[in-house]
Amino acid sequence: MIYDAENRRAMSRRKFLAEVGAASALGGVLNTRLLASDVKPFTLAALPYSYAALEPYINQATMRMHHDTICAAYVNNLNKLVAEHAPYLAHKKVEELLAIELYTVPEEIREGVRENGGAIMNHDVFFRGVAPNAGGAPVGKLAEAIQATFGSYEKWKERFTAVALMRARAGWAFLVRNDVGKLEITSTNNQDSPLANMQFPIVGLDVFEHAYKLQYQTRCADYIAAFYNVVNWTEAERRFGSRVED
Ligand code: MN3
Repeated sequence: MIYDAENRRAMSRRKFLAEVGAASALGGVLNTRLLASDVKPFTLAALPYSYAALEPYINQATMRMHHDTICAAYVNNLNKLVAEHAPYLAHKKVEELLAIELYTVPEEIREGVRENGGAIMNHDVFFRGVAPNAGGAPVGKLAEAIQATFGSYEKWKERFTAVALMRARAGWAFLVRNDVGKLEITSTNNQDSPLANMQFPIVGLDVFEHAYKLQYQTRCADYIAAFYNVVNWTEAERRFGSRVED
């Protein structure tokens, strides 16, 4: 019975992963494929826009530090953990480890993989989910789904803001598609990824202090308000539309 339950869970997670794979097909800011022959299997790719592109909403110094220092550290940490403790995991993708195989990761590095792997996936959603000349209201089928689920974009924004504020300094707010295909606003503590709960992130907002303190100091609410001017709804709509139907 225990095996059956575990097996069903793994099957369900594999199906979920197929959706994640479909959504990631265009490639991310971060190359999450591990290469066994590589000394440093995870790589940190450049942002798809300049460091200053999101000014005045998120300034150049913040983006540079966030990407080049903070994010690079998560990538380096994960490389180090895998290389030193579990090189046989080197052919896995990060989303695969988080979504279906975290329990196969050696216990001594499981928290580290969860933290650093989660950070890599979360930052990929965040960095690709913002853009210059973006913001405004959601588009296409995502706009319809937001309207149907939350009543209006304004109501969605109000709830997303409240959830993000609750995680201020060390966490994330997400708009996800949950395991029954419905939109939901959720949040995670530290670097936990919604993927671990079979929730597929559509929009992700990093509310760690490092994401805003250089520009906004302790004013996280101002940073969150600014975020709505750079949300890339085209990318969010693409992620939403990546759904694989039964
Ligand atoms: Mn961050």
